Amino acid sequence: MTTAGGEDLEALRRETEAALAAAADLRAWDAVRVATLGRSGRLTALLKGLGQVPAERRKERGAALNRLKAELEAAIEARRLALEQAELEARLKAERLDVTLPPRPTAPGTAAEGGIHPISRTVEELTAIFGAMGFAVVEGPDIESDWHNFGALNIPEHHPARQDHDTFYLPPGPDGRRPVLRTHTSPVQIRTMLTQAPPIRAIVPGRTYRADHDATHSPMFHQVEGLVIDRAITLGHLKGCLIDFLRAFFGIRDLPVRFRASYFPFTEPSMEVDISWNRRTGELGKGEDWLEILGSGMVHPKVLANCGLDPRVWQGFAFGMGIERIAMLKQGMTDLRPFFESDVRWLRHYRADPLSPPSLAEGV
Ligand code: 2NL
Repeated sequence: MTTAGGEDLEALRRETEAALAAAADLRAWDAVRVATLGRSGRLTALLKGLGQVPAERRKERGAALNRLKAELEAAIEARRLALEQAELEARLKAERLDVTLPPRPTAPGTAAEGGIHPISRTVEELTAIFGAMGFAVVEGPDIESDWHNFGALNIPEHHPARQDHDTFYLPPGPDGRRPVLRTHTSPVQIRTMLTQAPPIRAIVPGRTYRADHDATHSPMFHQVEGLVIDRAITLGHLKGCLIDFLRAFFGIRDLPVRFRASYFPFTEPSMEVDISWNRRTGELGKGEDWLEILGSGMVHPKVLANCGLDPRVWQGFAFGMGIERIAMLKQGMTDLRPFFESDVRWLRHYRADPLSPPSLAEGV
């Protein structure tokens, strides 16, 4: 029954507001919305009935209905916002994560996920150790000019490394010179000295290329070289740095290390670095035998001068090693070729857990 006084409208407002207040979740809220504003809703029915209202009362009645409609729509929307906010807060409370928890360890052989390739893992370990000593990681191009790869490094024109059967050359460029696939990562240190003012502490891990292929040589392999340039750098710094590195990398606190005079065109003096091992058992750190592990030396004055550094002011040391070689020694591998054959059985065996990156705190 409709009246001009609108008691029925007042009742609808009160009842709808009470129902909204009682709606405890969005489902109950939606039921109130449909029962009020839906196709067969109470307010919709009243609006439909406007036609039957006598003409003299219709205008007043219509205005009252429209006011009520706007009020109820606002009340319904406000309740929706309040319920959504409450639901979000409840979810945030229930779903709280402790992001500081350590990851769950995965049992060997059970994880279906991927792993870190031993080359990448070794680079991560080198980076952790040298990073702790203040070295930055530097990268550069794989395709190099003859000058950056050989000339700047004091490698003479007739040197065997420059022969066609040792190095991959590309067709000559517009200047008539043949670019090379870098045979070591040294050209990156050359570029670093040319563009960065000392002091420099850099390690350069990366791919290198030589025309060689057998059980211990791959035409593409990886090297890491290191470079330190500063005032008054001595052989003592070189020795301390490399002894610390080798002991951390192989995880042997008192690993015996031997420095043996050698020759490289880009260092003077030059030294080969050996670690102790047992030839019969292959065990590192104890035994009568020495194993060559890396090359090093004081940066040759000519190389410093080639990079615009005055050798009377700046000195430094440099070193280089094969990443596959040190990875093989650490893991007891005997063959280099599987590194690049993508045999999933080998990869699964030697992969590292991506959730356990190397950390110096636990000893690499
Ligand atoms: C080895 C020996 C070495 C270097 C690399 C180097 C780089 C510059 C200047 C001077 Cl820019 N030296 N690098 C020095 C000594 C040895 O590598 O047996 N690598 C596998």
